[in-house]
Amino acid sequence: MELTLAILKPDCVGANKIGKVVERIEAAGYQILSMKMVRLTKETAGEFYAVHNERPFFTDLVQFMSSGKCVPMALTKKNAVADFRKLIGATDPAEADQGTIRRDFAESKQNNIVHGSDSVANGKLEIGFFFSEKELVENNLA
Ligand code: FUP
Repeated sequence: MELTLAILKPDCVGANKIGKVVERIEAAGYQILSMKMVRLTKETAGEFYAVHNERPFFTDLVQFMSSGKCVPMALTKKNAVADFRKLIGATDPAEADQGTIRRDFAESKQNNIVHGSDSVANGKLEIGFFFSEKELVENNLA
């Protein structure tokens, strides 16, 4: 099964929308392998988004991501990465398709509710940023 990292961002957590967004994610067929609540420092937020550190929006993005708690989630499903990008919609909620999570819950390009990994390789790296191997054991009901 493919893995992807989701992060419910501080706007999601602050507006008490964790349940609503998780409901969409589970309804789309994802299994939550692990999840936790964390408050990122500016340093860790900057490290997570290091690929954007030359971009004009970087300082504001780091400020936003460290402004309140986040809920990172390791998700699994067939075709998890691409399907999750479709489920959340475009970065800017105004450009996101109808019925996507960002279209329905986000307020701006920066405050866009949720992160989703953009490739299988990045999914693995990003999950490793937040979770240890021990936290990623399969959920065996037997
Ligand atoms: P996405 O993959 O949809 O999360 O978007 P990007 O990787 O392009 O951007 C990462 C984050 O930077 C976005 F979630 C929000 C923020 N961002 C801005 O604040 N302004 C921009 O113009 C582009 C991105």
